Amino acid sequence: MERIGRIIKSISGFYDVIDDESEELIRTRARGNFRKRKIKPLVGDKVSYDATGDLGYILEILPRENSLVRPPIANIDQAIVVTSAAEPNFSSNLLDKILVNIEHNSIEPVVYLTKSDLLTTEKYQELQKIMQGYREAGYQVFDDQEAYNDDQLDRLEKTFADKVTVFTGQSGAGKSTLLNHIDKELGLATAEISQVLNRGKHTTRQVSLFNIADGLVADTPGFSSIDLMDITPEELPTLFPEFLEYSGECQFRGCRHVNEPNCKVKEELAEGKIMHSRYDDYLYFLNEINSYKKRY
Ligand SMILES: Nc1nc2c(ncn2[C@@H]2O[C@H](COP(=O)(O)OP(=O)(O)OP(=O)(O)O)[C@@H](O)[C@H]2O)c(=O)[nH]1
Ligand SMILES: [Mg+2]
Ligand SMILES: [Zn+2]
Repeated sequence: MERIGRIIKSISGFYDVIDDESEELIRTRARGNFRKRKIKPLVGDKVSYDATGDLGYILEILPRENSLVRPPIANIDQAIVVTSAAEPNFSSNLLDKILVNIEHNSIEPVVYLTKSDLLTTEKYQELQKIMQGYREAGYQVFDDQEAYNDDQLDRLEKTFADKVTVFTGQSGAGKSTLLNHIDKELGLATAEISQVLNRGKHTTRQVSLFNIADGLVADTPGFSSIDLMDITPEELPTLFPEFLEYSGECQFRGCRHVNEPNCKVKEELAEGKIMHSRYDDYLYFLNEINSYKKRY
C-alpha cells in the first residue's frame, strides 16, 4: 500500500520514515532504481513508500522545496547557524559564507552565538558590536554571554513551531550541546575540540530530525569549510540582505557594487551603515566564484 511520510534519519542504506498520518516510524530501503538514476534520498525528504512487508520501500521522492549539500538535508524552513565566539575562534568570513549559502537556498537564517563565556568582558563587548551589525543587516541574533540560559533557550524554541529547523555550523561550535540543553532527553554525543588544532572533532556523524516544540529540528555534522559552487556572480550581491535594501538606488541595474559609479551600497558602506567585514567578505566571495568559473 502506498503511503506518504518524511525521512527523519538515514543509516547505512536504510531510511527511517515517519508516516504522515499514523506518525508511525517505519524503516525503509530505497528502490534500486534510485541508485541507477543517481538520486539519493535525503533526511527531510517527503516520500511515497510501500509498507506491505517488514521493511518498507521508498517509491518516489516528492518534489523538494530546497536542499543543502552541507549538511545534506531537504525541505528546510529555518537554519540556526551555531557560531562559536572562541574554540574554534569566531570567523566572520565563515559565518558570512554559511549565511550566503542559506540565503541562496531561501532558508530563514538565525545566528546563535556560543562560548562567549570563554571571552574576557572586553572581547565579549567587541563581539556584541559585531552581532549588533548582523541584527542591523536583518538577521535574528542570539548572543547572550551565557549561551544556554533559560530565557534565551525559550526564545529560540518559540521559533520552531510548524517548521523544519536545521542546526548548522562549524564542527565543535556547540550544535549538539545546544540541542541537549533544549531537550534534556536527547543525550546527543558531544566532544571537546582538539586543543592542538583548535578544531572540532566531527562528533556528529549523521543528520537526524527530532520532534521539538511542535516542529522538526535537525542536528547535523559540522564542517570546517564550505564552498560557493552553486552561486553565480550575478546572484551573490542579492544574498546580502543589507545590500538589497539599497541596490535599488544604485545608478545601474544589476550593479555589483564594486567599481560602478554612483553605487548606493558603497555610499552606505562609507557612511558606516554597511559593515566593512561583510563588504570585504562579499568581494572575497566574488573573487572565489570567479576563480571557479575560470577552471571550467
Ligand atoms: N565553554 C563553553 N563550551 C561549550 C559551549 N557550547 C559547547 N561547548 C563545548 O564545545 C564542545 C563541542 O560541542 P559539540 O556540541 O560537540 O559541538 P558540535 O557543533 O555538535 O560539533 P560536531 O558534532 O563535530 O559538528 C563540547 O566540549 C561542549 O561542551 C559554550 O557555550 N561554552
Ligand atoms: Mg554535534
Ligand atoms: Zn551598487
